[in-house]
Amino acid sequence: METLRIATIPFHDQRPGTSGLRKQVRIFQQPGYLENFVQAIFDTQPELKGGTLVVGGDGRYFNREAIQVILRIAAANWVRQILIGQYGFFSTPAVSCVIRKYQAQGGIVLSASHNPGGPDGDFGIKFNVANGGPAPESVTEAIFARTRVIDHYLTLDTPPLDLDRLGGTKLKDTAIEVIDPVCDYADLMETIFDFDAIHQLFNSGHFRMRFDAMHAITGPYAREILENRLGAEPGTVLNGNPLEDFGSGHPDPNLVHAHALVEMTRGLKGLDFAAASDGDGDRNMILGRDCFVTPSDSLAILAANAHLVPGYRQGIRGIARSMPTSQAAKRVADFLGVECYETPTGWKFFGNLLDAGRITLCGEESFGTGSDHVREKDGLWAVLFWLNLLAVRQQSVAEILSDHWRRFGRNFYTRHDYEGLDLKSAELLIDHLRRLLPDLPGHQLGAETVSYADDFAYTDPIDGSRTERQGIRIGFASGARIVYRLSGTGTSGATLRVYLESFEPDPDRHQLDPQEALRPLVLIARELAQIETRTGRTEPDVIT
Ligand code: VG1
Ligand code: CO
Repeated sequence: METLRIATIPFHDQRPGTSGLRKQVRIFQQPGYLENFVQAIFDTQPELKGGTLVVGGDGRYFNREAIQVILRIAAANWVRQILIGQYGFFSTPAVSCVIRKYQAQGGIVLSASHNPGGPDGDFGIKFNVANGGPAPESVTEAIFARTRVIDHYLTLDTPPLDLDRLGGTKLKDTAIEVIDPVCDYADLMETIFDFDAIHQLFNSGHFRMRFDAMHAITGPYAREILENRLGAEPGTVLNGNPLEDFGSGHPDPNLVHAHALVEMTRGLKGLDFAAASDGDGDRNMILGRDCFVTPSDSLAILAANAHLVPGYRQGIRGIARSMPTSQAAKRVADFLGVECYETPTGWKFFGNLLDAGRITLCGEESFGTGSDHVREKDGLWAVLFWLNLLAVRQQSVAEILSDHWRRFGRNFYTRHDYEGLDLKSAELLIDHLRRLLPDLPGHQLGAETVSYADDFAYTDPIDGSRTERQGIRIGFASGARIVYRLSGTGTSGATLRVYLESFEPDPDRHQLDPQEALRPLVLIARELAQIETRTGRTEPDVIT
């Protein structure tokens, strides 16, 4: 079988963002676009030659075609073995699990996560390194630099491989193994959580739950784990068949896009527990009856209760939260006497801390929670963690939540997203804020006094690498915060994210609606950034 050397010209827009290279499907369909990026991975990651690579995606439109392209290029670049999920499926945390279990040199995940799919939707490609986690910036920058000068890629002239049948075959000298994408991951979950306790909870006759897979990748995982292994009633998993366009939905598990599920938790007959995950299975939303657990609180609660779960019985070593995530986890870390690190947005910044054993749990306000069991955030893991807590504590989600606030105080939290903004105006808005920073400390804004104001920068405590301009932080003497940053996962225009947080020690005020509690801060944030005059928007598009 002859290796073909195909001449190509560079595309200049292949810099990975917060989580991989994410573009509209039609951009990826341009001849050479995917090929260049994939060849750039092999050109810059020599350990893949003669190594093992894991490949799979969230099943969205273009997943299968992309996998065939990747298999040929990988074989032409002398990869020794490729583990690929049946049907081309793998959730992001499952890729991380499989890389680690089989000691692969890396993995390629095909997904645009929570972005909509289909011919007019988005597609994405992400390279994960040997620890199972997203490539750090040094690697993504090297790949990007390579894409700017690339002039050829290597491939084979072979028909598509059958991805639907389990088993092994050869492509040139490369061993191709089509494996069950679910079982290794499900086995790992069994080693962490008390499956017997959860099984009993499901069969106690007084517990009703639903999991919404949003027609994305977690359907097969949730069916196997919740229904087959844990004995939840059939039908517990909703929208469990992965569809190429996610049933025309938006696979983002939040109060807006998972609205139907939220409705099922309302009122006296509402579900006891409900959860949802995103396109590639790394996000989670946790709901109880008439109750929503904000992801920042979820991280803090998992940390405070980790000792109740078999996998973390010995206690946790530390916590990390992305900068915009609320400071609730910090309060728990202080109580436990462990470190709480503050990192830039994106899971790649947790990898070094996890590898070095500095942290056990980490999370982001954007519905991402995880631990040192893999190197990605993990949607179903978070759901199982909550189920394990509910089984052990024999309390409702709402009770666990108010209990936590009584112990630690409540960090009211909300994120306001302004989507589809003109890129230039959004950048000017951030520039405007940057210029205000030096004069803000000591200043009075509404009833709040600014105690610090900066553009967040991070020095990795393990390898000393420096990451700058990660978001505008304004901290107040009361403990309240406003954070502004532009999204790095969008594929058109700009999205401005405004993160708002205030601290409330008084239990009598803990049941307030966060939008009400944070109203004064919202007004300060809008005025300071001149959101209306600069973007023409009076209200955000999405509030979470
Ligand atoms: C968003 C979230 C961030 C998350 C990233 C990837 O990034 O804010 O916390 O890590 O998505 O999540 P941004 O740059 O748009 O704010 V996923 O589920 O797409 O892998
Ligand atoms: Co995701």
